[in-house]
Order: sequence, then C-alpha cells, then structure tokens
Amino acid sequence: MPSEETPKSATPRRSASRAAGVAAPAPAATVTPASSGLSGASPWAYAPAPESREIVTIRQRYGLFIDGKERAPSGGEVTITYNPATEEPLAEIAKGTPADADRAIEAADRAYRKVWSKLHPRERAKYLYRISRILQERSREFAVTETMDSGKPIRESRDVDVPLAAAHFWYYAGWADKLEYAVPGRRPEAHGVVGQVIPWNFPLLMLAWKIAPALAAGNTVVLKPASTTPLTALLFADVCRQAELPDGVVNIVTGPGSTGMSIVTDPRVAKVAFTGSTSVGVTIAKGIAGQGKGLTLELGGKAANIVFEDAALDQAVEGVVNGIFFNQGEVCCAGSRLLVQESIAEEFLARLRDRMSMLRIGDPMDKNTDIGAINSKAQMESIGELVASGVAEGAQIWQPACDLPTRGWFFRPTLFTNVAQSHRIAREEIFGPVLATITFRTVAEAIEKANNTAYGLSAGIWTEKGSRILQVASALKAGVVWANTFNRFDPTAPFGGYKESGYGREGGMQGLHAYLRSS
Ligand code: TAP
Repeated sequence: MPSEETPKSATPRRSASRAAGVAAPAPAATVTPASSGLSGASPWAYAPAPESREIVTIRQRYGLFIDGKERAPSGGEVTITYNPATEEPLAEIAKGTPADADRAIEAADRAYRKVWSKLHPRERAKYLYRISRILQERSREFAVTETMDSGKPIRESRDVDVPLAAAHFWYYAGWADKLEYAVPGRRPEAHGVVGQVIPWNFPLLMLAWKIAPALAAGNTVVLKPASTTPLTALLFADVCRQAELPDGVVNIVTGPGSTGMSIVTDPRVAKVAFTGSTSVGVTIAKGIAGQGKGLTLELGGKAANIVFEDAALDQAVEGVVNGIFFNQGEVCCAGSRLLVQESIAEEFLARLRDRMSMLRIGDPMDKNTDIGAINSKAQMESIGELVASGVAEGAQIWQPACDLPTRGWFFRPTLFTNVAQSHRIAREEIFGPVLATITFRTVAEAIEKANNTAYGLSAGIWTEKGSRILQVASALKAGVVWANTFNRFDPTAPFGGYKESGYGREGGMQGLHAYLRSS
C-alpha cells in the first residue's frame, strides 16, 4: 500500500503550471508550505522513470464477451475510452444494449445449468487457481493497461490492484470445495446467475472482488464494468479464454448504466452485487425490490481518520496521506475527514503540509508518481465544485505549490482547515484528493464527530494506547476500522458498510455467504 512507500521529491518535471482546470479556486496560500520543515525548492531532482507501455497492445475496438466469444453490440454503437492523463482516446468500446444483456444472461444461465453446477467443486477451484496464476503471469500487462485507462499511478496498479486481484482468485479457489465449512450444519447452494455492476476507481480489483467468490460458490456471472474503465475487464475476458473457462461462465457486457439496470432486473438473475455511488445503489435496490433477489451494495463513504495527541505523529501523517491521496482520493473508504486532537493540531498540520509538499503529481506511468490523473473530466468538475463550496462556506484551503501537466485531468492535493461539520466538504463524498480537517478535545467528542455522517464504511484511529483503540473502535459506526494504519486490504478480511455505505460484505468467508443460498 502507499503507506509503505518512501516520500518522493516535490521537484516538478514539467514547467507548465495550471490550476486544476475546473472551478477549484486559485489556492490562496499555496505557494510555500508555512511550516518549520521543508520549504522552497527541493535539493533532489528525480529523473523520469516511465514504465514502458510496450507490453500492452490496445486494440482499436473491443466487442462484448458473451458465451466465451467476442461479439459486436446489437445496436452497432461504440463509446470511446480515454487515457485521463493525456485526454487521448484509447479504444472504441462496444455499447451493449438490453438485448445484449439478455444474450449474456441466457449464456450464463445455460452455462450454469449444463456445465458449472455439474462440475465437481474441486474442478471449479482449478479454474480459479488458473485464473490467479495467469493474472500473476500477465501482471505487468494488467498494471499498464489499468494505469492507462484509469489514471492511477503505475506504482499502485502494479503493487496493489493487480496483486490483490490475483490474491482474491487464489483465496476463493481455496473455498470452492469447502463451502459446507462456510455454512456449518446447512447445505450450501449457488444462486445461479449473478449480475454484477462495478465502478471505475478499482476496475480490475472490483471485478476480482465480485467474480472470484461468485464462481467459487458455483454461480455464473454477467458483469458490467464502468464506461470510463472497461479495458482490464476486457483483458480479463482474454484470461478466461486462456484459462479455458467453460463458455458462458463469465460474461462481460460493456455499456451505459441502463444496460446495467437491465442485467440486474432480469428475472433470471438471482443475485445482484453492486459497487458504486449511493444514488445508483438506491435506484438498483428500488428496481429489484420485491423480486426476491439477493443484493449486496458497496456504496460511498466519508471516513474519519482520528489522530489522538499520543499518536506517533510522523507515522500518523503517513497514514493520513495514504488515507486520502491513495488513488487520488477516488476511494470509497478514503480517510477524507481528518479528526485531530486540538492539543497537537498545529504541529500535526505543519508536518502534514510538509509531507504534502513532497508528493509528486503527474504522469501516472512514471514509477515515482504519487498522485496520478483524475479518472474523468466529469469527476474533475465534481471535485472542483465541492472544493469551491468549501471555500465559499468559509473553510480555509491550502494546496502545495506544484506544477501540473499541461494535458490530462489533474487536481492538486488539497487540505481544508477551519471546517465546520455542516460544510458540504465535511458531509459529502468528494472522491478526490481533498482532506477536510476538524479538531476535537475529548475522546467522546471524537467519537461523536466521527459518527456524525450519513455514511459508515471505514475509519482510522491513531494512538499509542491499545485500550483507546478498543474503546473507540467499538463505538464507531463503520464497517472497517483500521488502527495505526489505513487502507489495508486482504482477501481474507470482510469489507462493507453501515448506513448509506450499503449492506452485505465482500471478502473473507462473509463475502462467500453473499453468493450462497443455504438450506
Ligand atoms: P456510479 O455512477 O454509481 O457507477 C457505478 C457503476 O454503476 C458503473 O458501472 C455505472 O455505469 C453503473 N450505473 C450507473 N447508473 C446505473 C443504473 N441506473 N443502473 C445500473 N447501473 C448503473 O459510481 P461511480 O461514479 O462509477 O463510482 C464512484 C462511487 O462509487 C463513489 O460514490 C464511491 O464511493 C463508490 N464506490 C464504492 C465502493 C465500495 S467498496 N463501497 C468502491 C468503489 C466505489 P457507467 O459507468 O456506464 O455510468
């Protein structure tokens, strides 16, 4: 995870400076970190360290993956996927229609009845192991493709997204022939066909979180990737072919949200899994209400990262930086609210500004880059609008002095202080590199403020006292609470939310339950 990485020099490699490109206000106090630590020009200069894209062949056009074959969309239309770091088109992507969704569901249903449900669980496990191995063998190809399509730094796609995706297939392969241990005393059964819709922030990893447990439990799958990041899902189709997965067991239908809706509402789809925004999650829940389908929703978050006065401050600074700037802050469980104890707030914020000044923002394909490109123009505009609201509502903005590439969608890491709990930046999910700071005096106040949100996905606690960790963690209304660390993911650990962050769990044995009916 990024917290393991060492700081990088802030020396800009590109000279052209520009504001974030949207309504982000010109950072008033942005020029030099107003701290006692590092300031001014860095004495270090990093040579460019670009990852080669030679290993990847991006085709001009991609079709749908239905019944083991690539198919043209029934409507004949395509959409374009762009490289967010350059704004250049990467490929034409089939715009799947409800008729295509219907074909994919038919293929998945047939594969379930005739092949997958008849296989011995040990045989299903072999396919999952094979997929995991192929992902590992082709990891560089996946990492480069993911970075080009999503804008995330190659360091993250290489060290986090792809290895974790492979680990999920490996972990759930182990469960495939042990399902009765996951539901002791009952008889586990697959649902049949599952419909899955995933977002753009971790395209391959979200695919793995969804497909691995579904197949291990004996289901077949129709998955819709996000429109802005379809490429690794389509590369995964190639992995399915390479693993000789029976036709129709995995189907990938690219297309707009309406195509996702026709997948999840189809009566042949017995279980639905969605990761994305709370608003679309609500639409899906309404759309399938009364149909008796299983449903898991992994939605948004507004996590509190709570720093107590006895915390190891430099480690906590690293954890806060990792919590909000990992993947440009486009993370559902991002630690987007910093709750810092008043007695250390000034010193902590000075150290945080120093650390932020060392972050390298720019070409995601450069191995030294800490913060890459924002996934889309629409997301840039949404971040800019919320940042502008923070300024308008009276919070104080600080951004490090740094030059941004002249092309692509880049947003400076942003720190807000003087934030009131009523401000939109304290309440709404920004899904960008923006941290809102709120102070507190007592443990009770920290808990009260941390829980004062409509979301409940994750939280972080920084303190030297184990007893305080236990006290605070048990009082926080969040599905995942990290102590003296942040953004740690493991296939064996369940992940999911409370309140408007959704319901159901992914990962671990709990993640398997969602894909099983037990009698
Ligand atoms: P959404 O707009 O919700 O999109 C997610 C997926 O749903 C995309 O594939 C999208 O397709 C599809 N979709 C859109 N409208 C739909 C509809 N009416 N019916 C069915 N599918 C529909 O979210 P996003 O912008 O991609 O992702 C950002 C949000 O996801 C954030 O709020 C973030 O917190 C959340 N998120 C949560 C988690 C977890 S684990 N809780 C993980 C990642 C992201 P198109 O791309 O074609 O629009």
